[in-house]
Amino acid sequence: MNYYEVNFDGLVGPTHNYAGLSYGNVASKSNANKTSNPKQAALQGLEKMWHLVQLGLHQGVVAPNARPDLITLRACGFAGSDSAVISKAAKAQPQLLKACYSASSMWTANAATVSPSCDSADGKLHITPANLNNKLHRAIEAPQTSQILKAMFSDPDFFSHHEALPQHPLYGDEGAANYTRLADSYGHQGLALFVYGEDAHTQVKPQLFPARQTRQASEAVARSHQLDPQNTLFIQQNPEVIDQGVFHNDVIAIGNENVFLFHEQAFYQQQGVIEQIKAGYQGDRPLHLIEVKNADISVEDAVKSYVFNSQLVSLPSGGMAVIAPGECQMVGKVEQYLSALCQASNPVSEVIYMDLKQSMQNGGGPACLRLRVTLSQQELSAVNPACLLDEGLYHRLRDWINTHYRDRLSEADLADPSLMTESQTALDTLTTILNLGSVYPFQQA
Ligand code: SUG
Repeated sequence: MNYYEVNFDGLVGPTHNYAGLSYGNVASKSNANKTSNPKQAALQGLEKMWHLVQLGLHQGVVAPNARPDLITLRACGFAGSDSAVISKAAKAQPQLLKACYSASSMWTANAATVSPSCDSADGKLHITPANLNNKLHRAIEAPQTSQILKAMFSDPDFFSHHEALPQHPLYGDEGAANYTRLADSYGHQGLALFVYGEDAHTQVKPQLFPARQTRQASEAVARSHQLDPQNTLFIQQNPEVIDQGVFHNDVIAIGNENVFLFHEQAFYQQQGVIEQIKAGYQGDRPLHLIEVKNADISVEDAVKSYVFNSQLVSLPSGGMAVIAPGECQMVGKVEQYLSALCQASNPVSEVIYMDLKQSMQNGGGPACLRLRVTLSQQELSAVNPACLLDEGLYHRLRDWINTHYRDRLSEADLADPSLMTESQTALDTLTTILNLGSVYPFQQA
């Protein structure tokens, strides 16, 4: 049977803004309070999705969370009409209002961890929404994200949905940004790599910035997904690079099928990690472990260019393409490295640069914007077809963005209740386009 990797990209929501909410994420902090352009952000993301369709790949779309999150604002004691809740929060707790207006659900690499059916004991595809408990604006995502994923992957014969892990620091879970699998090809049993920043039972941890993923969370997800311990590795991120702004593993490593590209400082006790990966990989095709030296790309340049946050995709015509952020072209050594990579003897054959500046300014590159889901042909047929991108949907979404989105948004705009109504109107229309039913709290009120 054919298997495919389908990228499900988060559609950037109408309230995309720069609120500086992510301590440890250099771009988020340095662009705090800039004026954003939600329309451009959503169009840039959509163009990336459309480009992958044109490469002959299957591509899915994930609807954004509804913002503002009125449930959280009300839980924090703001009462009255929806407009009154906004106005009161804007005066008394502007930081909370910003968190409740964040469009951060766009980074669907953090939406969930998804294990394909060929890796799990019960032969089902398993989905655990990430609790994202390290940051308030992200910790509020899981309930809506879970509803949306259930409306996309609804058939219980194929898809098994789990609850997010407990909202406790011991179980900090940031989803697929810290998970990759190496396999001969998509439909074969893979070696699951879970990368964590901190283990509650050791003292190895970053000194400055938080480790967002714990080993305990990764182990819990692997257990729920019924993964074979023989084919599962738990690897610690190098705490020193977390302190340099590598807040997720997908900022320092990428894997696809039999290729794993990673920085020489990505992991704690890296040589041992490499040996474990070599021993664990079961494929017949050779495994390409490509370790990028600091002399070729420094950690600083990796964080600046987000080169490791590229997508590495297998092309239907053979070979693999690196879908890289345009920022890589502004760092000479990175651009040179990527072109040399395509000439070297490995499956990588081309680099495609995409302009995702609006998302990049919040620390979200091409790989952050997508959730990878490996599906058999039969499972793909069971996915909500309205969420799979084709030319018709591409045009409908483009018109929808152009109709409903603002082209500038600053902090002061969050206090304006009309932003809430505009956003709800847009998302109400979107649920019809993507055939999601009533997934949003405001639709159920
Ligand atoms: O969680 N930025 C996100 C970026 C997520 C990137 N995802 C992956 N690497 N997979 C984060 O730090 C910034 C929001 C703001 O500051 O307005 C933000 O949440």
